[in-house]
Amino acid sequence: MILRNKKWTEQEFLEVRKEVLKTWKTGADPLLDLDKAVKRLKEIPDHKNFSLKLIQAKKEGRTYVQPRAGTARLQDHIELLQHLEKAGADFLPSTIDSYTRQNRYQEAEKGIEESERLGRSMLNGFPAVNYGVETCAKVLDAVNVPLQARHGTPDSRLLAEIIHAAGWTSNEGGAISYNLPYAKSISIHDSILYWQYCDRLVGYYEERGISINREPFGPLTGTIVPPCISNAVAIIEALLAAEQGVKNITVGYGMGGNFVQDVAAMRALEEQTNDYLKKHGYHDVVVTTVFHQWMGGFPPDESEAMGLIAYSSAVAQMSKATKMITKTPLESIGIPTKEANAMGIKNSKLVVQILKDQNFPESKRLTEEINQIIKEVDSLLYHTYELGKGDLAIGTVKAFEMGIIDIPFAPSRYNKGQMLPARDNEGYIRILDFGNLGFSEEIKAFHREKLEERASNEGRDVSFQMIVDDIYAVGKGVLIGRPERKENEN
Ligand code: 8ZB
Repeated sequence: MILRNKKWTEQEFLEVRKEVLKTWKTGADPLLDLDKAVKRLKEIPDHKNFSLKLIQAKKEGRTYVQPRAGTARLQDHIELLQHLEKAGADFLPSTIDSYTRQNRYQEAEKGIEESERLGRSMLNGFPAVNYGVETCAKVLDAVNVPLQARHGTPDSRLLAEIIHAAGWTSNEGGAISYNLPYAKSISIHDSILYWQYCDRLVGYYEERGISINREPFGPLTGTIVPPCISNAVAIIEALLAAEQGVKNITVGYGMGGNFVQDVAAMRALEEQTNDYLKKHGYHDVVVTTVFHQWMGGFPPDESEAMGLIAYSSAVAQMSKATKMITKTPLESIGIPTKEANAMGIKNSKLVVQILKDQNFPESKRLTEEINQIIKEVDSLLYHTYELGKGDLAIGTVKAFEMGIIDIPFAPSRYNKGQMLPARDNEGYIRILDFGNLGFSEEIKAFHREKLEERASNEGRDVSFQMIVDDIYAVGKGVLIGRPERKENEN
């Protein structure tokens, strides 16, 4: 396939599909016959359809709750999901293990065998590709809410085939958001083609009256990501998905920590995603939002972690997110037990329930912040389209090559990695080093001024040390990494 932002013809899709299904033995399953898959998906009841339930949540103005969870053994995985459903999860995930994310199915197979032999999970998630359609269908049949694959897979083509054929009605990820934060040497050219395939598969189902949700991964590296960067990426992935026929998209954002900026970012994200979709001719796409509870380092103390979870939930509800991805009191330790996972869900649900009828007050600060983010995203997208001479796929490859869009702390060599963020004096995430970001002088001056304000308040220069201090701050129980004051100061 030649890279461009153009809907694949059905014939192009089916040609590539033959190759995709050959990449692991479970791809040969007769249940992957598209007519059979369509039939299975049509039999999924409405309350287990991700898109329909999101639309319902949006109508009710409620913030629904979804955890992360995945384990190697089928029966354990089912029990885990049932436990979380009982705790109040409105949507369920299956977090996929890291071997599968890297298409290392041979090693995932060994992981399953080891897990069975030892009687506990030796993988960090559910290896859906190795299990295949029938087993994945059993997982869905064992629960009463919609099910989504959550992973971090640059090439999730076979995974997408298997989970959708099994009746899972949402897939998380995108060409940028599941590549640059997760992989070192996969080109954006390739990952756009992989995700066009996943989106075209959804388009194929949509054409047959089956709605499947797609969710770009909003938080990216989860480490002081400026809202304009994550929003620009979410909007690009939404546009690329819509071109392939996706009709139900959930754009996401990872909590930054400043209440006003987080609400502003969510408002800007929803508004601007809708605007860009309409502007480019996609009139029948339903956009919902997802707020990720704090994605950076967590305090090790479990009670403190619960405090951060509750605060995250308040921000999610006040920003009117359609759903929220929860954390657990064991976040700083590793993969949570099902009990800890349930605690995160219950804590979060209580907070959104209490705040249900309250709205974040309009204010000058909020409006200014929304407008600032919108202006920055417009600037990044303007340059991206220009670079692609109107083609978003080509423009995206070039924009990252040049650092016009730049994700902080991403491991990929296809990301410039020159831009550096830091917090201002009130904890808003700003930009300290612009690298080659597609910003006007006016935007740059705004960021410089905000960081100078903090520097003078702290009696130090704007410097790299601020960034380091900010990265560790929340884990230590504060938002802004201030220098420690000496004994005789107060
Ligand atoms: C980028 C997402 C990171 C978050 C959680 C991590 C972290 C990863 C699993 C999981 C429950 C799993 N995570 N794998 N949570 N079960 N198998 O994703 O703890 O919070």
